Amino acid sequence: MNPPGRWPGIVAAFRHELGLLPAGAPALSLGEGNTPLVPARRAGRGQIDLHFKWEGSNPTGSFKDRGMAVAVSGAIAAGARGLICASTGNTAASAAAYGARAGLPVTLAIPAGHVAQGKLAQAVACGAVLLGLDGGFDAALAAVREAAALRPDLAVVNSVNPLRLEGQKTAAHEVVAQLGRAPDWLAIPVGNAGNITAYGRGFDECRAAGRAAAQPRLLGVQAAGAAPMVRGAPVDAPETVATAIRIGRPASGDLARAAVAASDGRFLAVSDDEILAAYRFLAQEEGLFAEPASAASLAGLWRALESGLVAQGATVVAVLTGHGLKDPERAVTLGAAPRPVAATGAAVAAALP
Ligand code: AN7
Repeated sequence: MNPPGRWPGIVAAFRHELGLLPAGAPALSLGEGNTPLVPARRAGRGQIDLHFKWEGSNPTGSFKDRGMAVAVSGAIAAGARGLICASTGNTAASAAAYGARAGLPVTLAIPAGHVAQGKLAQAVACGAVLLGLDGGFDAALAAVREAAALRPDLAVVNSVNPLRLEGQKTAAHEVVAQLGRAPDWLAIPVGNAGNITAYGRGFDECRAAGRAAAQPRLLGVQAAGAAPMVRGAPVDAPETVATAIRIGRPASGDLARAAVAASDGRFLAVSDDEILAAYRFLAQEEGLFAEPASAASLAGLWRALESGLVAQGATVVAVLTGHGLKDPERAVTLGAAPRPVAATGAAVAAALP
């Protein structure tokens, strides 16, 4: 890996690992990847060696930038005239930014009324055209795939685009390099099931290259109201506070099931209350302000610790997929609004805890 200060972005840093990217494709980058692996302070409960892969530090605040850099580089090489995707928000924010960088128009199909404000703000600010569709993410993705068949000049940058998963697998390569080995477990939130598939592939490559002795067990965590991978069947009206993973028909469900089985991993579901407890804990006990969907990974890990699935002493990486600023309306519920105080030393001193 390149030394800090000279990080060239995902395409340039990993070009030889990105088998599906055409050789002549440019290395479009906003500086994505090379994100920190932050040791937990208390979240491991003194029972495990826990680290967080902090993907909120990517340029648009989520892991989506890894795959978007590769997908948009590929779209440029293919001569695409624009980008289109369906999204619960983070893919939209990322597509808007990388499309702006590439000089390509971006159209985003989002589930009307169910995208967090920060993500909407990013997409609007970067000049994308937003379409609000009825029926949730699953219907929006189906509509985008049909529309794209009628418009071959546009590149679909959802994770059904294989370049997206190629880019996202680089996070697994980074984890192995940062830890000096593969962890025993990787805990990760699951929505459309692309990212867990990508990590599985990346860890496999590390093992094949002799950089890791074993494949980590994958712990895929879903919200109880949107848990098709746990149920083994699609969910028609998914519902959860973690709007990023409010998905009932995961496009990469079959690939993810195979990756989890190959790693001797598990899918499990956690309640919205557990997600919000982990969300608060991460911000207030670890100083890691991640969005609710990201906190699902910690909530699921706690469950797995309590059930004995994850053993004492294990080395675990939990992926924090997106930044807390993505969902400001949820964030302000974690604490009190500013209390009016006179601008005098005495008044401030009197207000101190
Ligand atoms: C913060 O942006 O699906 O299982 O359209 O934003 O690979 O889908 C986002 C997903 C986890 C789940 N954490 O990853 C989208 C979208 C955050 C996310 C996931 C998402 P996948």
